[in-house]
Amino acid sequence: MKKDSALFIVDVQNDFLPGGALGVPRGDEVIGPINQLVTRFDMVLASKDWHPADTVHFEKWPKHCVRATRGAMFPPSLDVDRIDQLFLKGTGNSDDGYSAFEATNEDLAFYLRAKGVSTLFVVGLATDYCVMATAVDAVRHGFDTYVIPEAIRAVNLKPEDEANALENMRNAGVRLIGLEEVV
Ligand code: VGL
Ligand code: ZN
Repeated sequence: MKKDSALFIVDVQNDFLPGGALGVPRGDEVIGPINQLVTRFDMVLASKDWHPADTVHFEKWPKHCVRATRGAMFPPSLDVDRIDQLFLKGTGNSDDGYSAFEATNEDLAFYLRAKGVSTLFVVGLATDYCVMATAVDAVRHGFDTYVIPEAIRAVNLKPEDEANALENMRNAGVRLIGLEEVV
């Protein structure tokens, strides 16, 4: 992959996998494709949902990804060795922090510009929340933004949420690209 491109892995954490506190249906299916993808990029970045034990976010969602707990860890099957920088989000107690551009430990837009990254490939969980928010924000910040459908899965609280999320991303200027075209 070109030097000005980075892979961005959104929230592939134990609590978002089947059996987790906020398990995304078939969320584990993103791991294989992501492990293939990480070998293709010079830069690999990842976010973690990283909540305090008490947050208004848990009025909407079952308690999940509390910072430094097992549920917030990466699953052992995810190839994390190539991750260059982690972005922690949802760290406050007054907001959701769905977008990785709201990370509080590092400023993602600043980081990407400083490294000369202009193109972002977004994968991970969940399509209808943090993947969508991150990809749409990436476009807003001026990055060429791709999402790889084989490497994302949706919560689908409503069955149409996934389709709507894909449509929203397309309308915002996010491009969908098949895994085979990238690996
Ligand atoms: C997420 C719901 C609540 C996500 C995070 O990572 O997509 N979804 N918190
Ligand atoms: Zn959350």
